[in-house]
Amino acid sequence: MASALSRPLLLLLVLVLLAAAGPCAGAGGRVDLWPMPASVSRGARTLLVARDLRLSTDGSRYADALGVLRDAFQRMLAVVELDHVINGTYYQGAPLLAGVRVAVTSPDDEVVLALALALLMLSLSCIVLNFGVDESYKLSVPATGNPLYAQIEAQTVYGALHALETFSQLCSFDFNARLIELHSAPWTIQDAPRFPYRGLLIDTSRHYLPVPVIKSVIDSMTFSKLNVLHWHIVDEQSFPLQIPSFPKLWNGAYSYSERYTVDDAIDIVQYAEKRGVNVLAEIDVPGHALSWGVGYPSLWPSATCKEPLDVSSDFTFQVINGILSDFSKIFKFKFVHLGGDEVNTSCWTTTPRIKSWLIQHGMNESDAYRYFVLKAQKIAISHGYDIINWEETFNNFGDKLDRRTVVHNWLGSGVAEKVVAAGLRCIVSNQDKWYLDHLDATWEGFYMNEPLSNIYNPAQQKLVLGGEVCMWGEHIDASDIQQTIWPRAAAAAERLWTPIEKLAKDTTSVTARLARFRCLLNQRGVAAAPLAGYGRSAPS
Ligand code: CP6
Repeated sequence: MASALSRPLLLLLVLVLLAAAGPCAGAGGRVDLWPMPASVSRGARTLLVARDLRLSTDGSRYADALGVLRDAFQRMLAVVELDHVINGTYYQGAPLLAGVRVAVTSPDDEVVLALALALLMLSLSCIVLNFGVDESYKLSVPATGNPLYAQIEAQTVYGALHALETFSQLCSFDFNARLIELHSAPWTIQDAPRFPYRGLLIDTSRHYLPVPVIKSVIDSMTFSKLNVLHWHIVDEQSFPLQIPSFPKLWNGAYSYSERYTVDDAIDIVQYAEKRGVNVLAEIDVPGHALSWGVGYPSLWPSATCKEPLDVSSDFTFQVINGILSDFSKIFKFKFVHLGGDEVNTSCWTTTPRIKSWLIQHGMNESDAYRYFVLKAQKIAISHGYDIINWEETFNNFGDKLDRRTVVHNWLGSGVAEKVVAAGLRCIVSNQDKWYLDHLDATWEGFYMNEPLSNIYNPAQQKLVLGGEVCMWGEHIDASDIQQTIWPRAAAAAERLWTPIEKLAKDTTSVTARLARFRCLLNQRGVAAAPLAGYGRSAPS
């Protein structure tokens, strides 16, 4: 058959095949890492990765009592090997990389517990996953030595997890040689995140997301070093989570099966924690809470006017207290999100009972909104949390918010500078750039959104904890959530990780590298969309 084809045609075919194979293959001149590390140097030698690549923890003070590192190493091997059916046969000419040696300077729970009550309580806060944990690492892959070991140094195991992710992106499967190769050795990579808060919001109220889907989202977050899963658990449409203190709340679930038990939630939190991802739980009050009243109708102002939650009733705050008490046993992140956005208070004045309560207490509608938010904040603080609230709370009564409040921007740009000027902390999620449910938003727009724009004072810059991309659930479900998140969330992830001096000033220079990362996501089973997908019309 081939002989029937003319030579130019054959050449064209070969070129087309090469072009199609292009994005996944690491190209010569490019450092194919996503997000780009803070500092990278490399050489020109190709190493072969041993089939039985070993994990060594010689020189580590961290005992890995919970197997966080051991399991992460196995996951890393699985994505590097990608379960190809082909068995590698080993070529003996190139240096063989025999293992990865990991040295973590902070000990883990078990060791610390042994020393507890002694001198080292301070270091405890450095090793339990939470906000501000040290995520830095150094990864070196030498090109000579026998045996040859890659070396990871990190303050905490969470830095070591990031290093293993970076290491996995250095490895590639060579189908010609049937070998796993590591090109451009020796490597020296020094890395640390630019922002401590790098989030992704999922919404399980508008569409229920099965537990395995949430876990796969968590897995995919680790590939671009995102570290906060903001779980917008409940909203007006459904209340899927079991709350033991008020067991009828999940009567507001869509169905008996579209629910999370407390054990499911604990399972998700532990799954995330093992992967260096914090879970930020949200209850959005007093608006966006209609589903609470399915089980407890007295939370509604009236049977015909169901939002916001009844501000005049003690029961409302007993329920909030019960939820946050139950949360404190499940969600160990320093913060809880209390919502506070899009509150339409008209039901409070059209319901005679509540209207007379307002008059009695000398409050107008906006006073009552403030009263509600501040009262909920106090309850959260009593359970040991710092609070995050959507920006309307700041826009309406920023000077009254508890000083521990982190203001979560969403309405547009320009709020962060006001928040930090007022001395409060801020998370950036402006909807014009970082809302994944806006299908017309391009990855370039995600990439170019700068959280510190117009903030020049270094003390104020530090108050911007980071940012978060939002996958609101009205129009997605388990079938298309991953392709709607990726690769656009990865573009934001690099903005949040990589030092600003190292970020590309325009997106054309990162397109090929992101295309390769997107391909890597596909290889790992994440249904990331093509770069030319969301935000553009279909390719012709
Ligand atoms: N749900 C909740 C939402 C949104 C917000 N809060 C939202 C608003 C506008 C857009 C997208 C999402 N669906 N509880 C705002 C924070 Cl465009």
